[in-house]
Amino acid sequence: MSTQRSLVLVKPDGFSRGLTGEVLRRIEAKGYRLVALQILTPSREMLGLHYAEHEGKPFFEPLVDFMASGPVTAILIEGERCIEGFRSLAGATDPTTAAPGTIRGDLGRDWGHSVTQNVVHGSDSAESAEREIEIWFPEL
Ligand code: DAT
Ligand code: MG
Repeated sequence: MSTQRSLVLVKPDGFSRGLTGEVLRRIEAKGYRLVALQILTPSREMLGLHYAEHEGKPFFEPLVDFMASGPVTAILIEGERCIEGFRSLAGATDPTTAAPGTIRGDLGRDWGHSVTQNVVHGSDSAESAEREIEIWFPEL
């Protein structure tokens, strides 16, 4: 079997709206294990590494500005196929069209910031997860 680890972020919109508990509840209800959790306001340097694949895109600077605007909850989770599984819990990138039942579909909407503010991040592959965990939880 493939026990995986994934990096989840409750983004500044989710954190400031008090949605960390709701995201944690859904992760635990799904049966994934919480390995580590940290509240921090990320530096632009960390975010440049985290979102390296998007550097140069038109939404990159607004995305980094938003992500650096306040505290986020970084969560390291573990479980069978939890990378794919959390992406499924999170729903599609655009919170307006994300399916009801998903975190983004239930809790997110377009607040006039396009799709930048969509409550959560989840690693999208084993390679991304390894890279992102090194950024957010270098000691683990
Ligand atoms: P995801 O977070 O679903 O993996 P992504 O990796 O394509 O999506 O993009 C990272 C984040 O960047 C995403 O959560 C929100 C923001 N973003 C993506 N596409 C965008 C766009 N067209 N306009 C504004 N922000 C965007
Ligand atoms: Mg992504």
